[in-house]
Amino acid sequence: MNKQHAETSKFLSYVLRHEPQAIGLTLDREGWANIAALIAGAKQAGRALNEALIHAVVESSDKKRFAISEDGLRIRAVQGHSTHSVAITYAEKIPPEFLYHGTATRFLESIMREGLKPGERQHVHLSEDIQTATAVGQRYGKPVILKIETLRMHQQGFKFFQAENGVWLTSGVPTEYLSV
Ligand code: HQG
Repeated sequence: MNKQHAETSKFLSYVLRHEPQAIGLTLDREGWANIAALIAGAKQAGRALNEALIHAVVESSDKKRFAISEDGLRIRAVQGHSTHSVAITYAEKIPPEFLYHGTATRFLESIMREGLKPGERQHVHLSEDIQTATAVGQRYGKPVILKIETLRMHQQGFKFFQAENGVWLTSGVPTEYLSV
């Protein structure tokens, strides 16, 4: 991913996950935005976007953050939303025995007191492997990996979902299922 792609990816995350209204864009309940409207809104905000650039960003996204509809007319972020206008119907899935959450050491005390909370986002995000979780945790400081007893949570009634890009989602994790 080159610099222009990385910057465009951040812009797309911003408008497709958090603040569509910042460029007068509307997302439907499933998070879809019309690509022509996205390009027009971006232009009004002084940002040059075009279809080729959008496709290049979607395809080069390391985490497959975005999806384009089959008819090619719409785009959405596959997870990570904070805007409450979007409520994607994720397929409920049985999780593996354990999943991982990478965070920063400075959050640990609070997490061990309150459990994992979704913060600004709609879900707590969990990873299947320690390497991914480490990269996630590193964004906020010295990383620490939490191991979560996800199958036991599922057996006790917690719901799990998997986004198109493989990221696992759940509403929160009480401390009893967490270990460092
Ligand atoms: C922490 C990126 C204190 C939590 C990543 C995390 C991921 C608490 C932060 C995706 C807490 C929230 C999501 C508690 C949780 N007390 N801190 N009780 N409970 N936290 O960014 O999981 O590049 O909203 O540990 O790769 O870091 O955007 O969540 O550190 O997949 O596609 O509060 O975002 O993907 O931070 O990251 P975030 P996250 P993208």
